[in-house]
Amino acid sequence: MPLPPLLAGQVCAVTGGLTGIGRAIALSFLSHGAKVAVNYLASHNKDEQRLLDSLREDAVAAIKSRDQSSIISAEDLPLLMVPGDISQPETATDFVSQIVSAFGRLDTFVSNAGICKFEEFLAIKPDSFQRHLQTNLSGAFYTVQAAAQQMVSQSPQGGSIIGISSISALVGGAEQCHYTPTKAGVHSLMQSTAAALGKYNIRCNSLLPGTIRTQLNEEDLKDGSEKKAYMEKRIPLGLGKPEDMAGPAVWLAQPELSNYVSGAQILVDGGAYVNFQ
Ligand code: RM4
Repeated sequence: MPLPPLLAGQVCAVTGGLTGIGRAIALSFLSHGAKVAVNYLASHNKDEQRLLDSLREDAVAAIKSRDQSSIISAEDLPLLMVPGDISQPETATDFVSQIVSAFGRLDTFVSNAGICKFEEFLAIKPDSFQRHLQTNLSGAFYTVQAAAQQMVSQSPQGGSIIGISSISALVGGAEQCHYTPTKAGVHSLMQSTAAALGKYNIRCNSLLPGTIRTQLNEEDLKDGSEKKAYMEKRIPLGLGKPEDMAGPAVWLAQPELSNYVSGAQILVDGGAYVNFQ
């Protein structure tokens, strides 16, 4: 028996929502009755159009999964998809402006967009380091700030901001020396914005995914690889999937369920962090 819609009437936004964790969270928010805006990095290739079309189709299925009586169609979805490179500050203000134009307000913002290129530390070039820094941390800062400015300005004032950090905020990754500092930074940003924005009734929290199979680690965890076999053995609940991040995000978005949770770090890792076998 599925849960009833828990986010009816909310306006939610997700960066990097075309694939992976962001997509799963966006679809879950839609299934829970929210209006959803998705930011994505335009690639202008055929894969992008396929992903955009399939997101619409999956959105219809997600909404019907919790409301069988829904007669929603792909043409009239409460779904806004906005291209933009979040490493550019103006993308953040443009995204929030389009959300407000379309839906009138912003209640929950998920800073999810991020990159991770597995690389030997000694060989990482400055432009790769900068890309990780500008996308994962600067992009989080710019978009969280734009979202918070909107949440402060609206009535009723307030909202929920969710930073998708990582287990890598707590542990190292030998081939992720450019990535892990940015994920630690995202968590620290949530701690500080929780302190700064509580007076505006805005809650800021971090979700820390463990090893979730997404496009980020497709190559790193390819079938038959030693790494995949090791991670499957090491993680008590096995490898995660993007949908495993949706429930914790809905919980943090739903004020009746998490209204006194702010500055928290929620590890969603299948038990990996505590298992040192
Ligand atoms: C996470 C963790 C996972 C990896 C992803 C890309 O922080 O290190 O193992 O697959 O990043």
